[in-house]
Amino acid sequence: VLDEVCETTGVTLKRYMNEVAMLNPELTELTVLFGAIDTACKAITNMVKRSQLPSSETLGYQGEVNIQGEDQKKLDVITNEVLKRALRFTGKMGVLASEEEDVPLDLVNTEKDAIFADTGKYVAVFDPLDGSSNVDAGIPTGTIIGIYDHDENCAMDDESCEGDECAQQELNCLSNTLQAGTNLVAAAYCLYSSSTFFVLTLGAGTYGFTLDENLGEFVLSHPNMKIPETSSIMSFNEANTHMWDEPLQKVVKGWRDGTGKSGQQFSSRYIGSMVGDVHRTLLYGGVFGYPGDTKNVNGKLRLLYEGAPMSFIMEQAGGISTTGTKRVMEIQPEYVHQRVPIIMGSKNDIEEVMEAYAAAE
Ligand code: P6P
Repeated sequence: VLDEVCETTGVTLKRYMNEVAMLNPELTELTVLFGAIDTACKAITNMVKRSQLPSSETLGYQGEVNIQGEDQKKLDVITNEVLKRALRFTGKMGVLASEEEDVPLDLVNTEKDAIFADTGKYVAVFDPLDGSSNVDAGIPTGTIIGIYDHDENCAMDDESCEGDECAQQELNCLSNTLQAGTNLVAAAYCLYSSSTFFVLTLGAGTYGFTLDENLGEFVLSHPNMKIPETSSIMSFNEANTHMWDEPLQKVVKGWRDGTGKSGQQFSSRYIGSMVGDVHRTLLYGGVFGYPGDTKNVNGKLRLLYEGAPMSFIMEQAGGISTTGTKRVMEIQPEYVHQRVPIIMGSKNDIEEVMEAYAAAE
């Protein structure tokens, strides 16, 4: 059904979501959510572009350290607020989790104004500005969002519980964010680069939009994106190669010297900003990875709001996303900021990696 909608071009994101809702009434509330996310991404792209101006109120550090142990930049904090506010005022949010929040926020039971706790239908997990340390250098950054259905059992209303009951309520609420990627209803990223891109999946293909600044709208530019099945581009922080698993070292060596399955000698492209590296991989083909290593056995990327949503987008474009031995979308998170090793991209190249891991078992 979505394909019929996307035959046309010049479709704005708003019109695309309205047509999706007309064809799929059960997704109507989701379109309200993406209307808010659309606006938030436009606000964030403006902030990122202006963040280096001496007059900018988003220049520099916040002076706080977040749950990740990272120095928070003012931009991290303000983009997190922009997204939280945009999502909250849709009235469709039950719970949300962010890289910049220590614990998930329960919006349904703590909303002062009932109107904003309208249905609490969805859970949003997001990284408001992934790669923010790159902004000062003008390197692309991005916003990553995952949307799950919200289970009405989630309640964190401290007034209505005592002692252990509060802990249980908190656990229920946490569990609403702790869903495997296979439960995702939608996933999207905004890429703040030479253009501002908005790429999303609702589970029926991956669709790319480009911000037309004259219109002030995201316009459909990459309908039904499909990643090339094979490629010759690898995208890793190769300074860590010596600490990787043996199977991955073997495959990457083959790509480097042209003795791998495809016989191609690979180029290396890595900007150290996941959204930019994944976007290039989707369009040009290739393999992007942040594998585990002897220093960080689960790598660096977070499962809930980086790994799972980006894997959903990649799979819907015909790619594969694995830890080497497990499909990333099938991993059940145990805690909000859990890390996961990720190797994702062109089908044939990822299969070569999985075969190497299987052979080593
Ligand atoms: P490294 C950015 O800080 C980030 O979280 C991802 O966007 C990116 O893929 C990765 O870390 C880069 O990490 O260790 O290679 O600098």
